Amino acid sequence: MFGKGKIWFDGKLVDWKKATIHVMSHVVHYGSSIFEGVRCYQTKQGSAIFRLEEHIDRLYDSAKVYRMEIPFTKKQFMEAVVKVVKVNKLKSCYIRPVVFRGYGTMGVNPLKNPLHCAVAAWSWGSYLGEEALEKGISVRISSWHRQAPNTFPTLAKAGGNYLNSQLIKMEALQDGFDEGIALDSYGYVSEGSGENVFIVKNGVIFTPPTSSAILAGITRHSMFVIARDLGMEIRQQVLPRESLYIADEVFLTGTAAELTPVSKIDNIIIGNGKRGPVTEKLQKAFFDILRGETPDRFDWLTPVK
Ligand code: PPE
Repeated sequence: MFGKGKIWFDGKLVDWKKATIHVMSHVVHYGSSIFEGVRCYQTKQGSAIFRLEEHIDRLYDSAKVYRMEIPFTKKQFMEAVVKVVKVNKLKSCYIRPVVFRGYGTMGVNPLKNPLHCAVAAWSWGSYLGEEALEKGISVRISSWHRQAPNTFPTLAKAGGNYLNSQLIKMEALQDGFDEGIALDSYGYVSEGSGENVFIVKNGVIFTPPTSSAILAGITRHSMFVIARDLGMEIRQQVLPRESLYIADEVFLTGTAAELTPVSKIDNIIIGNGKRGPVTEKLQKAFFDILRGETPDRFDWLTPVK
């Protein structure tokens, strides 16, 4: 449950309510944090964390971009994640590792402040609604673009990037849509507020490349592995906005959103307006691995023992 149990904070387990920081912490004023979102699933063989190593690798990559020296090894960080799931007795959950600049001095220069690391976990159901996984969601193209190159690095999963995501999400919700997809600064398709975007056209799966201001999603990578394993063609390609409208199928991927079909974009019905056959096939193969219905043939699961 959100708000209960223990949080791993700088190497120690503390009560959820005691994992607090000072209002004058650098992160509060300047957005100086990096984070991950990881999921743990209840498989037939017990609870298992999905692609933990890749998430921790990306966390350390984000740290590198922002010149943060994490005072733990990757192995220790991974152990902390497993520990948090275990002590909180969570069977399936969402896990949030976060690294941030704490309390010390004011001013933009972050380097004089201490760096803190934390890992929290809680039960978090379907991000865009249980029904959405089958029926699909309604999306608008955001009036907000993603970051221009050489402004905010999108390959780093930094707290500050999510101010842009918040603008996209609030606008979409206020206008009666479930989610927003943003274009990049050139007007090409980028990503959702917290998801990568895929289209299916004439049996081929396309997604924007990392140069289209996206986060290199781990679920996105999983789609490449699964699609190729199923003998499907999947490509990274710069996509114009209208390719979304005329696609046979559109879906979003993310740790929180998992694999969610899109049924309408700007009120234009996509394909047959329901989850398409390619989306369904990928979704089934993906969930079968997560639930342990099929063997973990890509070595993606870390058992919580
Ligand atoms: N793009 C963005 C902007 C993004 O935030 C996410 C994850 C992705 C793509 C997909 O990445 P991956 O999870 O590695 O497949 N968004 C996280 C945060 C969502 C939130 O609301 O918080 C997530 O899904 O955990």
